[in-house]
Amino acid sequence: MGRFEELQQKLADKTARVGVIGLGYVGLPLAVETIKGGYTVVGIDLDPRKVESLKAGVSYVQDISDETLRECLATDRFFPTTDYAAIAELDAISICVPTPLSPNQDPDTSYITHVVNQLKIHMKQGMLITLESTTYPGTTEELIQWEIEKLGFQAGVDFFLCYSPERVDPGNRKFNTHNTPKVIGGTTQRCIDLGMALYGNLVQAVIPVSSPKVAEMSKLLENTFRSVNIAFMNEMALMCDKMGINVWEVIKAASTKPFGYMPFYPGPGIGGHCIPLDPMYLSWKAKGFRFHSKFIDIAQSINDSMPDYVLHKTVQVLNLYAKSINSSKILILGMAYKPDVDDLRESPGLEIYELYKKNGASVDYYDPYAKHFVNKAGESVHSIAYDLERFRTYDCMVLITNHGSFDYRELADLGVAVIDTRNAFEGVEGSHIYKIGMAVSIPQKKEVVSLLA
Ligand code: SAJ
Repeated sequence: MGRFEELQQKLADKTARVGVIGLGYVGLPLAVETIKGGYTVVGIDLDPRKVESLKAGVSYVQDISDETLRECLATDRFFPTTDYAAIAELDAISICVPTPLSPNQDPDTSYITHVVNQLKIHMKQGMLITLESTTYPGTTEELIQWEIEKLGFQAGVDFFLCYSPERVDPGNRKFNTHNTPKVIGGTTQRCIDLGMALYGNLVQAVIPVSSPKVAEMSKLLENTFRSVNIAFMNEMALMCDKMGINVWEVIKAASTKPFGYMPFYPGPGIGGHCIPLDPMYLSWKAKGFRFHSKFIDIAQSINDSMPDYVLHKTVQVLNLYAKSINSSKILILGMAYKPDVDDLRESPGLEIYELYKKNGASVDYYDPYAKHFVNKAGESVHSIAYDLERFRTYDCMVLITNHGSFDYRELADLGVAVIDTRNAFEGVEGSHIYKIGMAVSIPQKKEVVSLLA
């Protein structure tokens, strides 16, 4: 029996030992699904705290409960470890490590390279390797296939190689690792056959494509599509502000079209670990082919300009009350990058916080999920408590993240000027509620007197 047939048999009868490298918000849910799929799973992570937490049945991933983790441990088929030597005992591995940006906005694939270096030490012939980390087209071939083939192993013969983009959406209550269709591309037909054999036991639908590059590119298309459309809505907000039109009402009206339209919304900028980064991976690689993506560059510049626009809107609103931003007390409501998560990565709220500080304001924030962060001065900043009497003492409140738990009526009734960057206060009336994407006009003289009263 050849290597392909041997692995095919192990994947079919679930005797294959599967490794998941990188046990974060992508790797841990994948490890859980692989255990549920009947396999023995070795979870490898660099961080001993993660490994110890998993061994103790304590989850650090929002979408995996402690109970689920303990059920996995009880199967005696889940082995968290920091030891890459465990690779030698594995028949298949999925790589779910971070792919951040370097300080100068270039792809940082060092985490992938670190895993490949460990593979070159420990892997055995006949193994299936699947990269899941979001990355530019060509990564699987250039950083994995070519590196391992330096050992004299041939892809599709001595080892099998696939790329299958992760599609994890943290906090999504409807879609999870199991029920989200999984795209997968293999270096050869045998590679894709084995990739399908494994993932077909983990997820509801596996979508084969002709190569790892197609699979890599499909993920970047998905997220660049979002970045560009969000940027377009941000531009619409800037335009409507200038034209004195309510952008939120415009979007609501356009959204009634049952075909040929897909709503996106303006905001204070884009955050998270996907949308701000993924398009940069694509534009960086395209430049290597002397192709400059105008859409990606324009979208990035518009999205990155939104914190300054929020600052401008805040200055406008404080001006209504004859206040300057310098020495005003500002309360930011919500700091996480999107509702109902505790993730602060790339959150535009952090940039807006720094802009307020830089302009002399005294800034606090309240977020029931994202409890603290370290600001640019290196200070640890903590969320204040939910204290309405204290909230009344601020010159304005700025809604950055529209968490589902906020009581917008209660907040509006405080009478404190609000700058709403998410249309979160929709349906809550109040002349002191101002929104991005809408003009702020100085009220007639008599009204200003009442505002200052
Ligand atoms: N945002 C807007 N306006 C919008 C939508 C989003 O300003 O209309 C902002 C959000 O506030 C956030 C940023 O953009 O700051 C990104 O939001 P997101 O909804 O794209 O959420 P992410 O970053 O968690 O994206 C993930 C992605 N999942 C994967 O990459 C596997 C993305 O592909 C999903 O479509 C997205 O979740 C989702 O739909 O929730």
